Amino acid sequence: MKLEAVELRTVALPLVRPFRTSFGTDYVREALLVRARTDGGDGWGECVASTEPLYSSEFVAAAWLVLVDFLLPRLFAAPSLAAADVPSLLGDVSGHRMAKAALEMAVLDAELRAGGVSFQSYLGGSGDRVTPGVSVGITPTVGELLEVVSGYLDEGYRRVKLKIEPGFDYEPVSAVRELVGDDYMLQVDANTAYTRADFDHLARLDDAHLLLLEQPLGEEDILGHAQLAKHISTPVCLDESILSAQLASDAVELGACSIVNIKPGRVGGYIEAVRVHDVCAEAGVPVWCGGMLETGIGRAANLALATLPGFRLPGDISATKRYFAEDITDDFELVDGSIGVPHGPGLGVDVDIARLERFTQRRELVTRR
Ligand code: OSB
Ligand code: MG
Repeated sequence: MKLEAVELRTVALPLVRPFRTSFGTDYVREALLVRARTDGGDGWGECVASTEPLYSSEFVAAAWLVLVDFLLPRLFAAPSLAAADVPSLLGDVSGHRMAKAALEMAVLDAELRAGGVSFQSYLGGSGDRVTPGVSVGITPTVGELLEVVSGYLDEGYRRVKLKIEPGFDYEPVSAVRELVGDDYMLQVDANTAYTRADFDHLARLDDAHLLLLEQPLGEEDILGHAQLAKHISTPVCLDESILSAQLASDAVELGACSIVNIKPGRVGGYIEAVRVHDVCAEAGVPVWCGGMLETGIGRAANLALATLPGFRLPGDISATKRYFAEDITDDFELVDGSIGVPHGPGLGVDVDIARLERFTQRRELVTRR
């Protein structure tokens, strides 16, 4: 395959309700999209970086720049291109995993569409449907949280994840546990909002019998997570800290987590995401697919990934309408608590070009020279 040009775009999709985490509030999803134009046809990728470097050091404007100045030239220089070679072609560039992941995804989609192979079968998954969860932002009051959660229960979600932070943890979590009942799958995500001084406080969450506590401490605090894991009965899950299969396997061996959140963008792409899955499966550690408020492009790929056998817990891959009134692909719908996995070639979803144009804020076509 030969890469002829790459089109970059940002689209701004308004969220149906503000999404507040311990690090900030999002009202709009600004997504960076990558279209690979090859001699065999086009492919789509989505960069999960956010507008601001709060969840991760990566952000949309930086990803755009590193793609144009450093990543695209490396792929254009390759005489022929296969998706499996993208990680090594980009390997000398340090970091910028979300930008690399988006480019790898676009090349992979082009290759798979041309070959008539679905993302799911390329990644090694199987099955028609995935049972997702829903990630619920911090609300101004506990009453509002209960209302929002009730709405998702009515829609059929079988797992809820609550965002927590100091001052919004024990009380709202206990109230939601009461609402959903003892057997419901309930978990929480702190997005690094606590410190090593908070272990006794976090131990109070043990009462709520949570499925897991996601990333309570800083991204680099592997030792702190290992200490915390010994101090509480709630299983610790890592998100921000897991940047590669190597780090996943190290974190597990060090006792820093017993469950891993896999976000393909955070680890540099779907190929590395499968490696994270594999090392965790080898270690007997369950994984689940995280979300980054993706458009239908990223959602399609995450659904495919979540059908691998190690994905034993529901992922943050909710129905389109949980995020957007209008997306750039057809909507994914929750039916009887599950979402259908696309089976067509590549991502198996089409981009609605009229809607894409309408939501586009910035566009650049970079051609091979
Ligand atoms: O920590 O999992 C996270 C969204 C943006 C950044 C970080 C996170 C999240 C979510 C939303 O929790 C998951 C989703 O896409 O539904
Ligand atoms: Mg998280």
